[in-house]
Amino acid sequence: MAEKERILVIGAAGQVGTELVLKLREVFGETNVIASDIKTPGYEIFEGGPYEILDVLDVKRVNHIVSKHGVKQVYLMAAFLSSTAEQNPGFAWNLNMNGLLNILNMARKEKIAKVFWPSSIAVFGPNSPKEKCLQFVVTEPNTVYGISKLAGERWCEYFFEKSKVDVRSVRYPGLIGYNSQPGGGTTDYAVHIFYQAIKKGSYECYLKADTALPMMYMDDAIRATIEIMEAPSEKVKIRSSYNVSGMSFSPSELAIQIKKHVAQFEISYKPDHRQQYAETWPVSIDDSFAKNNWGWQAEFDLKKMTVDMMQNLKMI
Ligand code: AKB
Repeated sequence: MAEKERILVIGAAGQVGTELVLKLREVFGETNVIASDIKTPGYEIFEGGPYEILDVLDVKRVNHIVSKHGVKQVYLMAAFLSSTAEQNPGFAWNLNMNGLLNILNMARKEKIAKVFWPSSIAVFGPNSPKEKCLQFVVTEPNTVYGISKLAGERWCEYFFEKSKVDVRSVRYPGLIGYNSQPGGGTTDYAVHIFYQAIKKGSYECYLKADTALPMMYMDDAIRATIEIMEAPSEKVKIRSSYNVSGMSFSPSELAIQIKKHVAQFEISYKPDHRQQYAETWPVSIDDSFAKNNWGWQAEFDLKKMTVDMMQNLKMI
């Protein structure tokens, strides 16, 4: 990246957006990273650099903000996740799809030079392989969120092929971090469990004990995001979205690790509607393409992640 390129993060008040803005500002300078969201973010984001209220569906305002700040790169993090999308499929489709198309169209008109858009392991469905799910397999998602992510991947590749739009993407697994709370996802339990363990010493989980899913620690997710954006263009050979893998665990396996830090911790299970979404997703992911093409390597496994979460949450 030309060092002083201006970056716009859309969805900066969300779980990933918050952490992404903090890291991007650290790396590229506070004034070069414009945070934006439809709502006011936490103090650190708001006070730490430029901030704009922005709805990605409002094309006129997106254009205005891009011109006003001379934005060259966009990280589009605004989306409805799996659980909230099922409650409002029409709006989720509109936000997840038209939000992306608005940004891709701006890039096609050369108003912006580079785009990051996250896909998800939710692109996989009941007919996808469960273990070490490969990059190119049957997808067939059956959640609104998964369908929107798969369609988004096809659009990304289409805009790259037809219009040379420099768009880059990874399929996020469930993400776990301590700086911001998730909302509306199926994998959110893996964050809430830490807060409840420290606060109450117990947690009632909405997934079954043995529901293993692909997960990733936020440090790794943010690093994957920035690394793919910083990789030389020719190394980013897949322009739909890359599988990236961190770790895989079930609620009961996570509970065992948490117990090492909170001895009295108890977990109980009361599966709800999210169980059925989780059951359609793979248990683990093969990320050989990301490793071979642009050198991706996760650093956190379940044990290391739990120690880091506990240390940081107890300090907060
Ligand atoms: C969700 O649970 O909806 C997300 C995802 C897997 O993309 N965390």
